Amino acid sequence: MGASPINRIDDYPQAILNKIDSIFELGAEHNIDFILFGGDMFESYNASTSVIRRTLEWFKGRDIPMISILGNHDLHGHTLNTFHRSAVSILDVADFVEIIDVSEKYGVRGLHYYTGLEEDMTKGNKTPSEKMQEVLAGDETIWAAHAMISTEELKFISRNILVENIQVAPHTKLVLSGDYHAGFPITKRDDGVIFANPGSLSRRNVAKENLIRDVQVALVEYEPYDFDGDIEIEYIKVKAQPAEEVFDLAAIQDKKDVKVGTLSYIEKLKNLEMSDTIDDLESEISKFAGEAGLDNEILDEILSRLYDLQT
Ligand SMILES: [Mn+2]
Repeated sequence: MGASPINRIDDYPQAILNKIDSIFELGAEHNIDFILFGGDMFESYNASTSVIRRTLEWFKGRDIPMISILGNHDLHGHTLNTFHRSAVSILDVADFVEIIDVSEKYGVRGLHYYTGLEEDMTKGNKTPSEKMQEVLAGDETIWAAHAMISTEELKFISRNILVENIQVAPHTKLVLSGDYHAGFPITKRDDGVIFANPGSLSRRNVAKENLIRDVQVALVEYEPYDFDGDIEIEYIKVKAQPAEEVFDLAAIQDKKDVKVGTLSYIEKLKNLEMSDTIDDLESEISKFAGEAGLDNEILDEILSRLYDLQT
């Protein structure tokens, strides 16, 4: 959350508040015990005081406990030991949201973002880190991971991993992931482990997926540490305005006309070797754009799309 993104014509912070209201209403309706956030609650670890204040106002007096994991946007330099400097840590210390490593009460393991998390979650790649070995030795029923997990390959995102390649602990029944804004359908593997990501609550840009997808949450019913019982999960739509009411689609059409001129440039881009990190990719593209004489506004648009894809 934070400033209104380009192309949004509604009151973006108000739209988020409406969604939060709607989630708590759904929570009460379904008599839930707690709410789990998938990380990246704020756009930046360094969110402004006014944004933090507003969030505290929104959460104040809510009677459903909230727990969360940490996303890449929550951490300065993607480093966990900078947590105390992050905006979300204020919510944690004030007991508005509890950041969890393990919640014994709910049987949930939190896998906060760190560089290399996805590789660490992958089967048979290499010996998992010490931290991951500890996670794999745990017996929590649910994993909540801020990791770039998907069911289909995301070819521009180097840290993307597929559901089928993820190693879980013997008693893990469900892996919930954040990070990939588009989300993916509830997916049960042959070994019975379920993977789900309902998608982000915010729609910051006009990527195609944001024009068609539902804003939704996952409702999960289970017994913590019940190794033999079933776990049930479904996605439930959150009340949200339709895309045509939150995005300036006419302005987007104007932009599209301009973008036709960039198609040949994009063709060239396809031949670029994709680098390991988004920073390298950005500098490669910027360099390339300079050589191709690309308009700065279009370059910014491309970079912001990449950024949104990545996070
Ligand atoms: Mn993220």
